[in-house]
Amino acid sequence: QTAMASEKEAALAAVPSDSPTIFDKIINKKIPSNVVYEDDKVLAFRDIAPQAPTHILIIPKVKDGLTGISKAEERHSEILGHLLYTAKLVAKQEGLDDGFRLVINDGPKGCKYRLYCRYSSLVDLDIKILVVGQSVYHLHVHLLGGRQMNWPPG
Ligand code: D5M
Repeated sequence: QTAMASEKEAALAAVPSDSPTIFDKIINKKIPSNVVYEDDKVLAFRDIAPQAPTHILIIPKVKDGLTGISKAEERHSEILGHLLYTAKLVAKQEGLDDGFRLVINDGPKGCKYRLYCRYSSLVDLDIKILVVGQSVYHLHVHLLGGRQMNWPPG
């Protein structure tokens, strides 16, 4: 760990927009991901910055305007139900028989957390990033489990 780099902190705020996100590249297999479940409508893969022993994201393969849950329309009812049903299937597949949590962050005030990233392409850097708000504007359900969850969630 590079001490100087680990102290470097940047405030990031993703801009809510309907443009393609990194999840499109995951759906199209342009970048690798750890897929745990897939059907013709949804994809489930492991979160790159896990907040629990099991941390999986479940996303619709077709965004159809669903940058976040706040953009849901009546026509999305079926895919929304399918995302939740898939979350249940994946929880079972992961052996989360004692409980789990589903989370959907929405918009600038939906989430605030610190990400620790290790970049090692040219230089070996540990970077601490403060992320404010929903960070990927393609609807995703977080499935968290494998530890006791707390309330309030913060
Ligand atoms: O969280 C978005 C989530 O997406 C956050 O937990 C990190 C995760 N993420 C971002 N990029 C990737 C890749 N490439 N693979 C896997 N997971 C990823 P939210 O704050 O709800 O928008």
